[in-house]
Amino acid sequence: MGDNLARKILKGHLVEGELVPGREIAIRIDQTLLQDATGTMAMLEFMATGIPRVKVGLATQYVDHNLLQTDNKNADDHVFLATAAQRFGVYLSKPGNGVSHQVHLERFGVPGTTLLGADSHTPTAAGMGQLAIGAGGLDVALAMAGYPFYLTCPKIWGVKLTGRLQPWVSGKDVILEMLRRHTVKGGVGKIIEYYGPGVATLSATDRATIGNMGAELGATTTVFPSDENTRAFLEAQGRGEIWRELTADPDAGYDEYDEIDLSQVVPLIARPSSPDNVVPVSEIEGLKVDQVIVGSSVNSSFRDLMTVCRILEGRRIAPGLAFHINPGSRQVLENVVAHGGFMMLLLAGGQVHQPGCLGCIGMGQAPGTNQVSLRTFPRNFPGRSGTKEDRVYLCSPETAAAAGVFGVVTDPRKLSELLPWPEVKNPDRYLVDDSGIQVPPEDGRSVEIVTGPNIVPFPEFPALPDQLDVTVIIKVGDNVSTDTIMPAGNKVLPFRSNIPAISKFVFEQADPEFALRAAEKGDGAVVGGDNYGQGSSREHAALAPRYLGIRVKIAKSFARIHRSNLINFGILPLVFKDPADYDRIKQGDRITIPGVRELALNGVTEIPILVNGAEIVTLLHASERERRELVAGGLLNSVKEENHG
Ligand code: MIC
Repeated sequence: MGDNLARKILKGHLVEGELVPGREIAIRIDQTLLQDATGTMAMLEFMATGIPRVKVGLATQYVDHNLLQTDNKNADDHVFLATAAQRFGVYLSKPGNGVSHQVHLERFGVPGTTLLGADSHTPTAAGMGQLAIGAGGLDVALAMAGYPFYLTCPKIWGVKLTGRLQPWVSGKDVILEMLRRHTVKGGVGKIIEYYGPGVATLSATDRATIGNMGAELGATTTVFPSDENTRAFLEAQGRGEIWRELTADPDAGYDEYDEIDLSQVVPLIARPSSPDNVVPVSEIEGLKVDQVIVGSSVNSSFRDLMTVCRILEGRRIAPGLAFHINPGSRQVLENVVAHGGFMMLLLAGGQVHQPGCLGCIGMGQAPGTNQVSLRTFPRNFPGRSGTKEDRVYLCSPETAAAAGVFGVVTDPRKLSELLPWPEVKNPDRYLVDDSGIQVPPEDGRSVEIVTGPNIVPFPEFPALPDQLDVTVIIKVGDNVSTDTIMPAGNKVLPFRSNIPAISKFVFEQADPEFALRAAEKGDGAVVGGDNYGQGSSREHAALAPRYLGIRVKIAKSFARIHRSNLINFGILPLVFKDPADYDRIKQGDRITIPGVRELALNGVTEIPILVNGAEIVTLLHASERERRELVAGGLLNSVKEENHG
């Protein structure tokens, strides 16, 4: 049997281990991606390695999350990142140049290579046949320093695409269909590989949309072949020379299978407050909409925005509705302007924002209390918008535009009563403008790194003691996202480079007393349900609880990136052997783990814990390398130990 594409790329990059699902492997990383919200900490971590210049083929740093400069903090962070990028040989995409995912696709991604990014939506680069994985900042910092990336070898899940999307249906509906079928846990431990005749009918940017939101399925990443559409996109970017064809062997097999007939996909929408709460748009038609936002992390390409422009051309946004556009990049905006789209939006009454993440991470555009907000974003976890009781729906640009026209949720196919389907294609040749990219000097040694008062040194953590005695500080349910653990948004995000300050916000929306209680109790534990820590890559969701004294998290299961982040900062991720034992622990219980250091070091999987004196068996699924890190008190400690013999 031949190789599928994911396996081929993994094989070509394998530096340790065997490609057997479930085993730990290490792969060589060709490119890295940082954004500002995770990047300040990652850059500090890179500096802690003492490596003078990045050792990866290409390192990029984007400034896209924190664009509001309401005081010194973000401005300080931006100068720090700009100077550190110059010093260490990193390409910087300046504030206003766009969202990392869109810009990377346009200017840097290379088919068949590996990309490791400190953002869970890094797999957007699937749009051009790249194997792009989201990870915590420390993992990316180490890849920048030339270390391989360790991961659990995933299963490869082949999803065969047949047919062709109907008018008014687009890539977003395909990934919403995947979420409808498989839920936010459906992709855990898997790479999703799309293949089959339907692939050729999807543009590079539609594929990017599908890749982006593979993160919402919990997948390790998503891959698409690199074919004529990939070539056309690269040529339109003036980068045709880097194209190469990549596809699965004709007799390739997969560990798991699914099939989607694209012609049967209908417009879909995810209801509040989970990306898998998906129903056909037609099912909730007529719901009054207060706000629409198109763009940001996903669906912010030329095709997506220009489709909206064409639908709104010569019409007015429905009264009482706010219609926002967040272009994915400066390039997208310039091309929309050049094609007359900007005027169409303005005359329709739309509000056009600077390219960047903005409302997607709660940096502005929060809806009013009880308002219905339709967004083309990838996530709608509770409170993520910045409004506690929010009602955020996720949909395609076509569905968003239909709501703009009618003021209520409307199946976009109804638009055909007003206008013919404006089948927008990406340009054959983009207007390309790299003025927002700072190229690092050949030798950055003389560049002074500017660290303003918002850049606080990285905290030190002690090694794992022989025995842990902890108090359960909080118990939460299934699918708790990192947005609940460590919120983002305008109040919190500016503290991403200041762990003592940001730790005050841990679990803030779920339990405002959490931080105080944790600090008061000393060593603590968190108990969670299934898929604990789903969502973003933000390592602050591990780092800040660790700073507050959390030493162990016990859950029914963990999301991939969060589990790695916990280990990176020395927090034990224990899994209930019998999930029913979840019911035997409550907030305030005392937990003792005798001999934990020995057990971790000796490769023991079953770790008995005493809850108020009664035994519960938990499991530590961790490789030898991960166990060394846990015992050392975290990955940086263990790297330092290795470097000092
Ligand atoms: C997200 O979409 O949740 C974010 C904000 O992009 C995060 C990164 C972060 O929290 O900085 C992600 O997806 O990893």
